[in-house]
Amino acid sequence: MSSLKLRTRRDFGKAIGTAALAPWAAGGAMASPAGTAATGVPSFPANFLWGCATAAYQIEGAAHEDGRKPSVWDTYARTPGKVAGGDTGDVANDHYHRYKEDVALLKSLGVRAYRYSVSWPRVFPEGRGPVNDKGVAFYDRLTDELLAAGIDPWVTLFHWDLPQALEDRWGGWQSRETAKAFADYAAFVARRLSDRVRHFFPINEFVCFIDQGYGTGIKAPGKQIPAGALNQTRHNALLAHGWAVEAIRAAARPGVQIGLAENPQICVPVIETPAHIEAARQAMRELNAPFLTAILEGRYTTAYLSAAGRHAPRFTPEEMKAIASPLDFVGLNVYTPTHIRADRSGAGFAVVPLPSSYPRMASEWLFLDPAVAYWAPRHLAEIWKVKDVYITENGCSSDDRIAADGCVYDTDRVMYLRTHLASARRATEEGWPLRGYFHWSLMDNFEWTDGYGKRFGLYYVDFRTQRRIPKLSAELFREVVRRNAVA
Ligand code: GBH
Repeated sequence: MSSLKLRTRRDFGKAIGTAALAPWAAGGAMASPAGTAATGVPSFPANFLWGCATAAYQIEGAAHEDGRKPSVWDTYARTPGKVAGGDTGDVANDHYHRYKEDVALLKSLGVRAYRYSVSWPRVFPEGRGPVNDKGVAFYDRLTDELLAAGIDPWVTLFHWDLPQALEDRWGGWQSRETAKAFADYAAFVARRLSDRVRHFFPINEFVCFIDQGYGTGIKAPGKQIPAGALNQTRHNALLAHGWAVEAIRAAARPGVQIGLAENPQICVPVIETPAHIEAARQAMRELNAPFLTAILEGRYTTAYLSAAGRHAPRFTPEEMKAIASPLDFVGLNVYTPTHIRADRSGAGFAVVPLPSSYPRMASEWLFLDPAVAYWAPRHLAEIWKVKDVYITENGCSSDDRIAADGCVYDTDRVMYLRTHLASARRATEEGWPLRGYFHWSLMDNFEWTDGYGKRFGLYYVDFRTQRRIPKLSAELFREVVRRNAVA
């Protein structure tokens, strides 16, 4: 056991290179007792998958290099007043050039999986048409580097960076031509990478690029279209998902696994009584009717359609069938809770508003309730009989500071991680089918509308020097992975 500890510590030190060597990493006071199982902390199941997640526009940089053309996020970030501090993803974490160093960070954490996203405009700069070989070559290099480090790549095909050309030509997701182009791009990437990549996510989080991109306009492309058009745009995105699932299966080597990386409202019963739990189940279906429920059931709920009235999307049975193409697993990005109580009137449930004193993390929207990590897999299994669930993102922002000794003591993130993992472990202990956990994020990065002002990483990034510094939470997560138990 002690030799194992020594070895991992040395890797850790090596991986952080010139970064300040944190005292706990150097083998000091914070080392935890070996053989934690003996201390009585129950483990996660054997083979529970530990990973970290990132997304292309948030880390890659190299925005104008090797043939990449702009995405809607390049345009949006350049529009004055849209992103905090006028930040853009032009350089971001310079991951395009530093991917080897970043893979070493993953290795030092001991994770077996890494969820990265492919930049569509790097591969097809115009969104369709001629492929950009130099762009593809980057994902070849990254994938090979990961595999050489013993880390399994899990690849997201769309994490919001729509090629600007498609926004210009078709109004982006407002047209199903974009959905068709997406399926072609997805098939191409699957064909190219599926000899080495065995897990694909077509789309990350529908609400963020549809409702926020075309409804409230607080994310790219920053449009505000009327209700009917918005519902049809939502439907187009679902079609893109369904057509991509079919296209990936047709193009990829046999046996690839395809799943979601969706952020539904995670409905947490206010108290765990049968009535509130039943209400939370109903709410989970109805509040997520436009995306998650439509995909898992192949239909829009009656309540969704009647609430939309004349603004309801138009669709055919064949389209709903494509949207519900069978998936191999369901991944959920798990952050903020929606508290639900039983209610005798109407729908049978009610959303309980958060008191103004409710605790939250550094991002305004990120309220703290570790129960989300328990209810996400349980709802999927109970409502939709899903057999394999992953938490494809979970994490928090924190006002990280480098202390006088060079370390980052993000004790709030440590608390967040510990409590959410304890809740995830409750799920596995009760037999709910949670198979793995990806932390958002490996390192601080471009946090969309918040620019570089909100930090979600296990590694602190000094964006002036590109130095990566392990936070206290990196050491915690590494210990969790090593023990396969909450540490
Ligand atoms: C994830 O979304 C993303 O997948 C990831 O790229 C991102 O970096 C990470 O979370 C952290 O934010 O502005 O008040 O209307 C999480 C779900 C839903 C969180 C939309 C932010 C906007 C709230 N996101 N939400 S608000």
